Amino acid sequence: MTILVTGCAGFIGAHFVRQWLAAEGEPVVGLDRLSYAGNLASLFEAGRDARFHFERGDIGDAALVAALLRRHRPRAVVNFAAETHVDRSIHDAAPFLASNVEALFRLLEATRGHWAALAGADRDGFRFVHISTDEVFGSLGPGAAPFDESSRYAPSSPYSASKAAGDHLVRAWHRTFALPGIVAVLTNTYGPAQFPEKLIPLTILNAAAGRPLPLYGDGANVRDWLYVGDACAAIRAVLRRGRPGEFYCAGAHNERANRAVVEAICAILDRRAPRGGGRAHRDLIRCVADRPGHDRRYALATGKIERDLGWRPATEFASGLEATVAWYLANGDWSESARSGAYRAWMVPNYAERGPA
Ligand code: TDX
Repeated sequence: MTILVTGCAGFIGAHFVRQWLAAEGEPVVGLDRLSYAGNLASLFEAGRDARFHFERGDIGDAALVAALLRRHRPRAVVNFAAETHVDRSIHDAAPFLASNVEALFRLLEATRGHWAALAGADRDGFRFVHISTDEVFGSLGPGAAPFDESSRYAPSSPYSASKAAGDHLVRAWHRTFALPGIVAVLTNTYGPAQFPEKLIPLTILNAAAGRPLPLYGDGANVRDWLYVGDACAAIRAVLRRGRPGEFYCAGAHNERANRAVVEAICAILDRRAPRGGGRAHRDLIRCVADRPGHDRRYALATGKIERDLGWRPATEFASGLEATVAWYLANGDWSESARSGAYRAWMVPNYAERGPA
């Protein structure tokens, strides 16, 4: 059988395709429109694997998706395709509503048309796995227990509101049409080949180049950092054993303040790529104006996914971060290709560039 992976050239999607082919061996049809954050180079060896077939296009192109489903008859759709960067959504929310809501709706409808025509085991075994984010729950209070599957939706940003709407669509398509959708809710994911607009790759590349390291607000906002390989293993478990209609939260048990994350990266670079002249990378840290609507803290529980699917995060933050920094230092070509061309044309004023707090 085959699976259809949308957003296969994005950060988590590309890691997922590589891990899937290595661990499961089942063919993959990858769909990606190659927007600014999509990079086929992120697939590495998987991009040339005979079991991988790439199609360039948008999940909102119903005719294209219907044709792919007809031709390849996948047993599952795994939807990574999304606009993901909070700062961009503040600058212009339109692409977020277009991709994360409107195009998702069309993908659900095309998938429903395909699934409804299946029979027997093909119909019973079909799955639509949708990737979502802890940001749909809004900000977690200090000392509060991590969010879980029963937490109230309270998104703060245009990005998280669009992801919340998408989750509601997947749930509604299950309740109303019985489409076997499952939602995997992830915390902040990090690792090699993440687009350098996100905190960790941005900090690594800026620090390595001796550029300022912007910390929003007081730098005390907390995120729960999940290594991308662990995130992909969680999604494989959801696809293999998750129950249709269910949501599964995959936390990392790894809450860190942003300042601590940035300082940890600086310490690794001091060892691996010293600045010279006795200067420390942490001297490049600058507190800048805060992100509007900036959620103070995120963290997800793992009780349900551990109990029902047998998944738990495995990668220590120290080793995951070390591997990530080492990867960026060794893969300057990838970073250059990510930064050039389409990305520059799309560049928006980053809140980090608005000046001191
Ligand atoms: O330059 C920066 N300085 C800074 O202090 C950037 C880019 C970010 N930050 C802060 C903002 C956040 O508190 O660091 C934290 C992490 O920021 P991002 O990397 O932009 O991630 P976040 O906003 O937490 O959202 C991420 O995790 C959840 C992803 O972008 C989402 O797609 C995912 O759903």
